[in-house]
Formats: sequence, structure tokens, C-alpha cells
Amino acid sequence: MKMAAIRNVFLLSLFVSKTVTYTQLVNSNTKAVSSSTYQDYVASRAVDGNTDQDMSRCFHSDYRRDITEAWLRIDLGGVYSFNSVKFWLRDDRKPTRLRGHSLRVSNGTTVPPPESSCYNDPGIVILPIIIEEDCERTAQYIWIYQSNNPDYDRCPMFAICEVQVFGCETGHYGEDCSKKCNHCNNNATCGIQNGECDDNGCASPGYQPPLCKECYTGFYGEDCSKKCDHCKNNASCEKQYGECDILGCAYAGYQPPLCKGCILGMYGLHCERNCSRYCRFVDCDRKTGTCLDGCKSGYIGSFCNQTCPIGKYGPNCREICGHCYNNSDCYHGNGTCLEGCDPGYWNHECKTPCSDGRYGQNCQYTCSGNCVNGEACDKTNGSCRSCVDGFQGSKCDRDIRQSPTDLKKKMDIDYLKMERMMLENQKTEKEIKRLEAEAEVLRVRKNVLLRLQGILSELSEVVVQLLNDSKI
Ligand SMILES: *[C@@H]1O[C@H](CO)[C@@H](O)[C@H](O)[C@H]1NC(C)=O
Ligand SMILES: *[C@@H]1O[C@H](CO)[C@@H](O)[C@H](O)[C@H]1NC(C)=O
Ligand SMILES: *[C@@H]1O[C@H](CO)[C@@H](O)[C@H](O)[C@H]1NC(C)=O
Ligand SMILES: *[C@@H]1O[C@H](CO)[C@@H](O)[C@H](O)[C@H]1NC(C)=O
Ligand SMILES: *[C@@H]1O[C@H](CO)[C@@H](O)[C@H](O)[C@H]1NC(C)=O
Ligand SMILES: *[C@@H]1O[C@H](CO)[C@@H](O)[C@H](O)[C@H]1NC(C)=O
Ligand SMILES: *[C@@H]1O[C@H](CO)[C@@H](O)[C@H](O)[C@H]1NC(C)=O
Ligand SMILES: *[C@@H]1O[C@H](CO)[C@@H](O)[C@H](O)[C@H]1NC(C)=O
Ligand SMILES: CC(=O)N[C@H]1CO[C@H](CO)[C@@H](O)[C@@H]1O
Repeated sequence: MKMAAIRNVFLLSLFVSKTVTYTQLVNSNTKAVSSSTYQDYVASRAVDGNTDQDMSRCFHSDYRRDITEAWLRIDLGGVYSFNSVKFWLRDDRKPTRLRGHSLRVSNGTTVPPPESSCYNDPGIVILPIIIEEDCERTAQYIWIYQSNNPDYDRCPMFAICEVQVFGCETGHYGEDCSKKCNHCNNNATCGIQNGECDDNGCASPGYQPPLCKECYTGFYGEDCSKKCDHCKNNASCEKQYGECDILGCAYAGYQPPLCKGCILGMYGLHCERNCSRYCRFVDCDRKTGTCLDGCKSGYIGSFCNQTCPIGKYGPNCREICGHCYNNSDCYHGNGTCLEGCDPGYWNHECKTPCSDGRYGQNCQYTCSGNCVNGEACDKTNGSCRSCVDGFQGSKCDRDIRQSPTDLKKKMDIDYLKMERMMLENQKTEKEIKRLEAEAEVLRVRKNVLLRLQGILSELSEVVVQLLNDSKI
């Protein structure tokens, strides 16, 4: 395809070439060497600047039976790009000996192979005696080569009076060699007529080889091989790197300014779809949308759009839920038991047992501290194996010595007792007073009695006396 294009341009250029003038490269420094020489018709006569076609001013190759090829090699003294080779033949003969010849080029002095020909004479017409042949090549040596023997001479042979080569210094082309090949990636040489570049293409992206004119509208980049089809309103893009104009991309998900790839987090044919927001690092496959770096904690599946199965949580759902309240599920992201913990556990994942001395849901209760031998209470319900003296209940939290109610009762009782005592005290005082009164009465009575007793005893003595006296 590309080659065909180049060839078309080349063919086209054949017509153009006649109107373009080039530098004549053969000068006094040009050397010529031949395969053989007839007498003193030496090769240098072909580059002596004299176009006289008299045989005496011409080069002539030898004719011996053992000769199989005749050639004349022009040494330009350096590498040049040339477009055509013109040569003058002796004018005293029909120029038939050159039928079927070729023009070959080389950078070295060994006879170049047929593939290096830039011109092959078809050998069917009689040539004019001044010939100009197209030879668009870059080389140091130009060979006029003949291995045919069209005249049935003893061997291939020819006579050439003068050669001229039209071309430019390498890296230049066009009318008067005035243009440079800088538009080519290989700027050393380019097509001498139109400046078409070689297979290395153009000097920069944005140009269409081989002539390296600006890309056609809608194309850009290296060899204009890329299409700017993602710009808004089908706008054409910048030719070199394909950036869309200020209107930006056709779809919001494209990454400006090129609008080729998707912005991070978008995928799909037109980057129109969001990657799952549960992809671990936002990014997903541009085509399929599968998450590239796994899922966020709590999600699985290649699209990361499924939450962990019940009872699992965390990265890749590898973690197992803790002791959530009443077997409820934990939050798939971080394992938090949203309804709290079963008794005996705490922390957001309910995987931490209560520390010694605490119990109940979320370990919110403190043990009574009255378990026997200072043992910790049961972490689920606070119960003790048994209690220290003075306490009762499964949790040993009933103080049977001085429970507050008992104390109050006691106080009440004491008060009552006091009241009673006070009452009794009052009674006693009355009694005492009564008794004192009684005692007074008794004392008075005693005195009376004592006096009576005295009287009586005096009486009895008197009686005794009387009796003794009487001697009864
Ligand atoms: C001769 O050498 C030049 C580079 O110096 C190169 O561009 C050109 O193709 C060569 N010609 C041939 C016939 O090898
Ligand atoms: C080719 O390009 C190189 C680098 O840009 C430059 O140095 C060199 O002079 C150019 N050659 C020609 C013949 O313009
Ligand atoms: C853009 O071009 C494509 C084909 O090249 C066409 O199908 C589409 O309708 C165009 N869109 C706009 C907005 O012009
Ligand atoms: C993509 O996500 C953005 C922001 O989260 C939202 O506004 C938009 O509607 C989403 N697009 C689609 C196609 O889901
Ligand atoms: C996950 O997303 C993919 C692609 O969008 C879809 O095919 C699939 O049905 C979704 N699965 C769930 C469970 O939503
Ligand atoms: C525990 O869960 C069961 C079934 O899930 C439910 O029937 C019961 O009422 C729950 N009990 C409490 C105390 O929440
Ligand atoms: C776990 O995630 C839930 C739901 O997003 C949130 O309410 C809770 O605070 C998180 N827990 C921790 C410890 O981050
Ligand atoms: C407290 O829990 C323990 C262990 O689970 C159990 O043996 C005990 O019977 C429970 N006590 C009460 C009062 O529920
Ligand atoms: C008790 C008393 O005085 N007894 C006297 C009775 O009389 C005789 C004699 O007369 C006395 O001897 C008793 O002493």
C-alpha cells in the first residue's frame, strides 16, 4: 500500500522532472574508470567536459572475445542524490551497441549487481545519440553497464564521449536543489524531485508520508495513522499529538486532551461507565470494568459489587464475624457488630472477652467482687461459683450483714426502742414518785410501828415485871 503510494508519486514525478533543473555534478574532479580500454580511448574522456561526439574525443571499451561485460564507472567524489544521467555517444555509428544496457549505482567500487540498476534499457528501439535517462538514487558511483551483445560484435562494448549527472548534494531536493529534506525523519536524503521521504517516514508526527504534508483532517500522529475520533462534535484534532480542541472530548469519561483513554475510574467503549466504587483503587479494566486491584474491604466479585456473605467481612471477605448480639450479622466492611455484642464480649467486632471483673452485654457491668477466693465472676451473667461470707445470690451481691434495708430497719427498731424506753422512763419516774410517796407513808408507818413497838416492849417489860413480881 505504502510502496504503491510511493511508486505512484514516483511515476508522477517522472513528468514533473523535466521542468526541474538540477546541479550538474560532473566536473574537473570527477574520475572515470572502465572495464577495459580500446587503444587510447581512455575513460577520462567521458568526464573531460567535452561533449564533442567525434570518436577521437570519446572513451571506447575494448573488444576481445573473452570480454563478457563492458562498463564505465563515474566517481562523483562523494555521495550525491541525482535524478538523471545524460550521455553522448559517438555520432559516426548507429547507437545500437547500448541496447539493453543498464544504469547501476553503488557506494563501492565492485561491480554492482543488477538489483542496483536505476535504469534498464528495454533494448527494442534504436537509442538517440544523446541520451538522458532517469536515475533517481543516492550514491557515489554511477555505472553504465552492458553485458549484452546486440550488434553481434565479438563482445559487449560501447563508446561514450561525455557523461553528465544531474542532481543535488544529499539532503537537498527540488528546483535548483533549493529545498532541504528536513521534513524527513532521515533528513540525509529524500526524493530529489518532490522530496518524498524514505521508509523512515516524516521528521515529526502530524505529517503524511512520503511527501510529509500535513495530515488530512481527522487524522494525526506518526504517519497520520491515528484518527481523532473522540473529540467533541467530531472536531478534528491537533495533527501532531491528536489533542482535541477546546471543546474537549466526545464523552466526559475520556481523558483529555487526547480523549483516547478513559479518565481514572471510568470504562466502556466511550468511557461512559463508572468503575465500581468498591474497586480497591478506583481503577478498573477499560473494556470490561473488572476491578484491577481487588475490592475494597467487605466486597467481592470481579466487579466488586457483591457484599460479603453473612458472617464474613473484611478484605476478600476472609474475616469471620465476632460474637455479635443474638447471632446478628456484622458490618461487611469492618466487622463491627451494629447491634452490639453478646454478653461476655466487647469492642466493635465483639471479639474481645470482658476483662476479669466485668460482665454482661458490652461488658457494661462490674462483678460484685464477692465471689469466693477473689475469683472473677462469670463474664456472661456475672454469677459466682460461690460467695464470700456475708453475701448471697448468684452474683453474691446480697449483703446479708448490713444491707442498707437492714440498717434502716435496725435504726427504726432502735428508734422504737428508744421511744419505748423513754416512755418507760416516764413511767418509772411516776412509779418512783409513787414509790417515794409510798415509802414516805411506810416510813411514817414504820415510825408509828417503831413507837408502838417501843411502847409494846415497855409494856411487855412491865408485864414481865409484873408477872415476875406477881410470881404467878
Ligand atoms: C550510499 O550511501 C548513502 C549514505 O551515505 C546512502 O543514503 C545511499 O543509499 C547509498 N547508496 C547505495 C547505492 O548504497
Ligand atoms: C538533519 O537533522 C539533524 C538533527 O536535527 C541536524 O543536526 C542535521 O544538520 C540535519 N541534516 C541536514 C542535511 O539538514
Ligand atoms: C461523527 O462521525 C461519525 C462517523 O465518522 C458519525 O457516525 C457521527 O454521527 C458523527 N457525530 C457527530 C456529532 O457529528
Ligand atoms: C458515575 O459516578 C458519578 C459520581 O459518582 C455520578 O454522578 C454519575 O451519575 C455516574 N455515572 C454513571 C453512568 O453511573
Ligand atoms: C455486578 O456488575 C456486573 C457488571 O456491571 C453485572 O453484570 C452483575 O450483574 C453485577 N452483579 C451484582 C450482584 O450486582
Ligand atoms: C434473637 O433472634 C431471633 C431470630 O433471629 C429473634 O426471633 C429473637 O427475637 C431475637 N432475640 C432478641 C432478644 O433480640
Ligand atoms: C464500621 O462501619 C460502620 C458502617 O459504616 C460504622 O458505622 C462504624 O463506625 C465502623 N466502625 C469502625 C470501628 O470504624
Ligand atoms: C451463668 O452462666 C454460667 C455459664 O454459662 C452458667 O453455668 C450459670 O448457670 C449461669 N447462671 C445464671 C444464674 O444464669
Ligand atoms: C426475870 C426476873 O426478874 N426474875 C426475878 C424473879 O424473881 C426472883 C426472885 O424473886 C428473882 O430472883 C428473879 O431474878
